[in-house]
Amino acid sequence: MTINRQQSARPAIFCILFALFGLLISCGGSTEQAAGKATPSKEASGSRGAVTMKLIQFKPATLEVAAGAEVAWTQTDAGFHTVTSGTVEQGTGGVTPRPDGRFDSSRLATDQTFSFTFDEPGAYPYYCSIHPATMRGEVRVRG
Ligand SMILES: [Cu+2]
Repeated sequence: MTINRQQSARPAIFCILFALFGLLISCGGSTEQAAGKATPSKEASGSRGAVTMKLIQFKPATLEVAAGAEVAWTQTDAGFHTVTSGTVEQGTGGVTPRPDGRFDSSRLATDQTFSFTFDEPGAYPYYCSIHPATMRGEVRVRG
């Protein structure tokens, strides 16, 4: 039977879930081999990563890539979105975007793409300046 295969896949799934929430950065040290193609958190194995802007969301919202990777965002919604580096402060009266100036796509129309290369390891939050209350993402760059 194939029950054993399902059981063996479970630890990998939990591993990805933990990584998504930032609770577990390293899953035993071999994250490059542990992350498969069918995982919800996409990992760029080479030097590229891809994010889609769809239904007023960044997909995947958290993308992990290796240092030096180029990430391309593709805008598939009607209307406009932006890819703006920085954080969004949540207050009682609403949200306040805090751009950090690292990158900013400006307004992207349908089917337009924006790319940025991440050379330094770290966590890079970003948001859409048109929909800052709901549309946010993060690129995590491994060393
Ligand atoms: Cu937007």
